[in-house]
Amino acid sequence: QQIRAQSVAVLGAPFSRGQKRRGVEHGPKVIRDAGLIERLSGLDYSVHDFGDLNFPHIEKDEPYMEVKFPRNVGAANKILSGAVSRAIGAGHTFVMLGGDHSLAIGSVSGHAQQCPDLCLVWVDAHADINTPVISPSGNLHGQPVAFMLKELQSKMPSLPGFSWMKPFLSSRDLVYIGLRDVDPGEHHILKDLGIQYFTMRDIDRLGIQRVMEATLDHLLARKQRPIHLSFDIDAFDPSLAPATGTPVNGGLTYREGIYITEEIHNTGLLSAMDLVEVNPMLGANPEAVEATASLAVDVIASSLGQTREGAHGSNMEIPSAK
Ligand code: HAR
Ligand code: MN
Ligand code: MN
Repeated sequence: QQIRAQSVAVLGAPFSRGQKRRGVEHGPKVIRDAGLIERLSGLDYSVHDFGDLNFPHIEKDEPYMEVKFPRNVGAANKILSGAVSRAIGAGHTFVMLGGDHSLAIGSVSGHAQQCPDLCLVWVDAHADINTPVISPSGNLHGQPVAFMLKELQSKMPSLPGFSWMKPFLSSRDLVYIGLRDVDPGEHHILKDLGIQYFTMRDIDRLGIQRVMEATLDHLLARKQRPIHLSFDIDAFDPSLAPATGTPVNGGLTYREGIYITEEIHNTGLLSAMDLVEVNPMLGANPEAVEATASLAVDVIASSLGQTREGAHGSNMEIPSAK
C-alpha cells in the first residue's frame, strides 16, 4: 500500500552548532527563496509550511571531552524530534530544511517515534558515524548516525543534552550513498557492523541504477516500510553545490542525484526527508549560493514526485482540431 500522504509539511531548522562555520542556519531561508513552496504546490500535494523552529541559545555549554556545544545540539534536536513526530502523526510527509546534519538526530528519531520500523537512506560525502570518543573534529554534525544505532549504544558516552533520546535504529536498516571522505574510526564501524554503503567508487563501478536497485533491495526486500531520506547537499560535486561547509571533490552528478530521489519517490514509501548543509555564507558569489539552493529545491521536488519524463492528469484528452 502507498504510505505517501497527500500533504507535505515543511519545517525549517535554522541551526549551526553541530559544526564550526556560521551561516548554515540560513539554509532554510535560501531554500525557500529558491522557490521550494511554489514547486511543491505544483505537485500533487497540499503544502503546509510550518515556518522555522525557534531554538534556545544555551549560553554555558562547555565541550564534553572534545565534543562542541553538546547542550545546544541536544536541546535543538529534542525540540525538532517532537515537531517531526507531531507532523508525521498528523499524516504529513515531512521535509526538514537544515541547518547542519546534527539535526538528523532529532529528525530521524521523531520520525521513528511514529514509524518504529522505518529505514534510513543517507546520501552524503561523509558517513557522519563518528562516536563522541573517536570524532577527529568534535563537531556533532559528523556524529548523528552514531546516536541512532542500537549496536553502538555501549560505545556512546552520556552527553549532556541527550538524556531524552535512546538509540532506535539497527545497522541493517541503513544504507549510505555517495561516500568519499570517511575517517578511519568510521571505516572501522562500517565494516564491523556490516553496514551497507555505496561510495562514489561503487557508483563509478556499478552505475547509479544498480546502486539504487541494491539499496532498495537491501532495505525493502523483506518488507515494505517507511523511508527516511537524509540528504546532505555535499553529496553533490562541489561544482554543483559550492555553498556548503565541507565540500569534497568527486561527488554526485546532477543526474545521479536526481536518479536517487526519483527512485526513492517511485517506492511510494518516502515518509520524511532532510535537506541539510546548505550554507549561503560560503558561496564565492550570489550565483554560487543560488545554484546550491536551487539544487536543494530540485532534490526535494524530485523526492516528492517531480519527474523528468513529465506527467499529466488522468482526465486529459488531446483537444480536437476546430
Ligand atoms: N568526518 C568529519 C568529522 O567527523 C567531517 C564531517 C563533515 N561533516 C559533514 N557531514 N558535512 O556530512 O568531523
Ligand atoms: Mn552529513
Ligand atoms: Mn557531508
